[in-house]
Amino acid sequence: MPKNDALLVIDVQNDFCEGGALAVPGGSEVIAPINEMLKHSDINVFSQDWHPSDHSSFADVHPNKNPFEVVSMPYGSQVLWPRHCVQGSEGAVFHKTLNVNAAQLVVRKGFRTEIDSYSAFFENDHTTVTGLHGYLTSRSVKSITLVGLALDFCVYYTAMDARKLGYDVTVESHACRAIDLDGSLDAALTQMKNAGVVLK
Ligand code: VGL
Ligand code: ZN
Repeated sequence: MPKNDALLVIDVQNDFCEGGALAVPGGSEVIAPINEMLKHSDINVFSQDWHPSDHSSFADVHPNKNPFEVVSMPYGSQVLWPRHCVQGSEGAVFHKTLNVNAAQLVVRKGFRTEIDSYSAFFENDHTTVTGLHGYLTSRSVKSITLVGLALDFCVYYTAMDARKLGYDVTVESHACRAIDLDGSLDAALTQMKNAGVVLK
């Protein structure tokens, strides 16, 4: 990987792996290829989904709503999820076989009750920043390689924001797995291709 490339490892946490609250099919299969890529990468950033227990993306905080229903929030439409990645819970911990020692920065996201954050750059209002762009800019990063979970949500939103911010973006899809809700995977792949994301 070139010196100014950063490897962004998205949300490889227990709740997104087999047995977790929002398990992504085959989620833990991303870990071996990610650990291998980390050996050859100089700049490594992990993201961690990190919700308060009354987070507005949880279906059970809304009366008469079920997981995977879509609701309208002040910042736009929002999928309601089973409660997952609650701050300090076992489900929010990185999977134990992931080489977390390689992380140089951990970006936590989704920590505000009233707004979700799929992207590691901006919350779902597409305006509130996480600080990741500032960090990468100060380390002279120009290109980003994305891996992790889920390909059609947090990886996808991170890839699109990275393109908008001017980074070259590669998604290593063999080191990603998708939720695939109502065609979300196909839609995400199409949008990423159209935005100039390199899909490998
Ligand atoms: C994610 C749904 C809700 C993800 C996070 O990491 O893709 N998806 N929270
Ligand atoms: Zn979440």
